[in-house]
Amino acid sequence: MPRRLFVALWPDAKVRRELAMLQARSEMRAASGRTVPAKNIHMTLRFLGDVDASQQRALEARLAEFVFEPVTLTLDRVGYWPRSGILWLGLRKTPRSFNIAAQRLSTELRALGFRADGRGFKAHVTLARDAGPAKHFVFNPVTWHARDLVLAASERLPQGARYTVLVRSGTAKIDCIR
Ligand code: 3AM
Repeated sequence: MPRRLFVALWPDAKVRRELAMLQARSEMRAASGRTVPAKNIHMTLRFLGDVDASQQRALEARLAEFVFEPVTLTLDRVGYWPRSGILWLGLRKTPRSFNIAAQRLSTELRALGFRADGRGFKAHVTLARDAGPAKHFVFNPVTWHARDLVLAASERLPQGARYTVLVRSGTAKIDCIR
């Protein structure tokens, strides 16, 4: 059975807590919608769609070897996409090294036959879906020392999405160090 896969940055517990605190702000709650559960929060780098078992193995092997240099992301901007009803948190300034890493990832994925959809990459963390726009409010930016790039599987269950991390980047075993 093919699985729905995506590549994402996975926050640590501290960042998850801070993001959940932001979601709990009255200005955010007033935008209603379905709040993304804290355990599900992530930054998607690439949605891959349905992937069969052999493609999944190839992706896991590539991702395990992919070296993602940790990057500090300052999440300081709340935004809203009216067409999709997505309330998100993003960055006023995306570090150059992060854009370069995203491009490198894209090259790796292309080599495996996964092409970008052409819409371009907009770094964001979805905080709520089916939402309205949030009123302007002042908040402390969330500083995220991102280091976990993962391949994850998404399942749509009656109770909501369930995400499973399949592999983290840079975890390929080195059998022999000379
Ligand atoms: O991380 P965000 O919320 O931006 O919306 C889905 C989520 O994105 C997106 O993949 C991420 C992990 O589920 N997604 C789901 N279906 C999609 C599709 N058909 C999609 N993105 C593009 N096309």
